[in-house]
Amino acid sequence: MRFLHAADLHLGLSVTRFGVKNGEIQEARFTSLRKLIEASKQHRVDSLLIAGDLFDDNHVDFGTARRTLELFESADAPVYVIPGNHDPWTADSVYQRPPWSTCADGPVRVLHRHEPVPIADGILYPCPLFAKNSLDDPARWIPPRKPGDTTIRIGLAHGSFHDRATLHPDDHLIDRHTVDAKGLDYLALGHWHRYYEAVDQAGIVRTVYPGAHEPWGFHEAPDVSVGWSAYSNAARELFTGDGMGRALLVTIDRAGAAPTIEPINTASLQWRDETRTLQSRDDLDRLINDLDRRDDKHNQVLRLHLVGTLPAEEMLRLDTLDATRSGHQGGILSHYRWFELDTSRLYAEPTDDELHELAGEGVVRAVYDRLKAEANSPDLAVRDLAQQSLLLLYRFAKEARR
Ligand SMILES: [Mn+2]
Repeated sequence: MRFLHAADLHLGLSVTRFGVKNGEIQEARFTSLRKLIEASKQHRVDSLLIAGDLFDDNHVDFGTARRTLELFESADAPVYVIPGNHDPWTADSVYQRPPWSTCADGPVRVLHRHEPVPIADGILYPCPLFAKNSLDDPARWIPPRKPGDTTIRIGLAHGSFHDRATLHPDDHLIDRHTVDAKGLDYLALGHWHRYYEAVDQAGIVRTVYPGAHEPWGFHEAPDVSVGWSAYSNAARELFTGDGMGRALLVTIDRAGAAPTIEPINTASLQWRDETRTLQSRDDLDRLINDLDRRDDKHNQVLRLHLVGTLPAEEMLRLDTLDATRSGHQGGILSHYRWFELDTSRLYAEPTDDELHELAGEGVVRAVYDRLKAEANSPDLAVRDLAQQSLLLLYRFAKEARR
């Protein structure tokens, strides 16, 4: 048996932070879905398992719902979807309206009952969600394996794997012994936005979250809002993603055999939040070179923070990165999908007059006079340190005045 396991696609996710680029960034989730379906064809899987939160909300528009269904229908294998906490099986569920309400007998099926489904040479136990929050264990209904049963048994569920105390009790907690208690060969989970795996009693990985199929904001700076928040109030790091976008290619030879789990990269965009320190013309040269030479700029979402000091005339060369700084168009960063250039902590190297004026009187002035003297020292090491310290002093004095 070979299947593709994906979860938390959150199609229809509304993106609000990126101005005219919102639509393009939103579209990336569909680009990645196409990659996922291509991968399923290339690897000739028996089925695609979508472990919940296919849609970000039950109120996604008809166009989003139809595009998604049509893409899945273009796969060469049956697709099994369970409703998650973002798209639960409720009266107003996206799956109870056209076009999804009319696909019950087709190759794309929404599994909304506690009923085993035969797939390839095994049995699938779907664990749909019926509400945003619930105290129930979604996988509890799965019957234990009967003695002598040699069917490959797969669980498909959405919720939080109950392996830590920080989870909230209404976050669809799934017993961490499910695989052993139910005799499952593999438990395909969704809900957490980063890859996560757990072993069974024998030390074999059988419980896995693939994470989202498309990365989720600036994983290095999770506090920067991208216009989305989890319904779940559980441990937040589980929902910030790890910068990757994955589906899992899972192969199981027979009941009891260890599953082979291969991550498939389905990501379209790369999100980066980077800080670079500039102290010299060379540093700036290196930065410009690096940003110019990166591959696949069009798929990078970049927040770039520049910190440090540069000779005043070098500051003008930042226009090479972003020409809008001087009222023009273009620049290297304009080739990126989206960028933000933060220079609020980058200062032009001060002239003697500026330093003198900022130092004012008192303690700062005393430090300034001492550093000025040392900056003329014949000892190179002392001189270097004094010059660096003067720039720091300048930065602190300037920041203190804001
Ligand atoms: Mn979820």
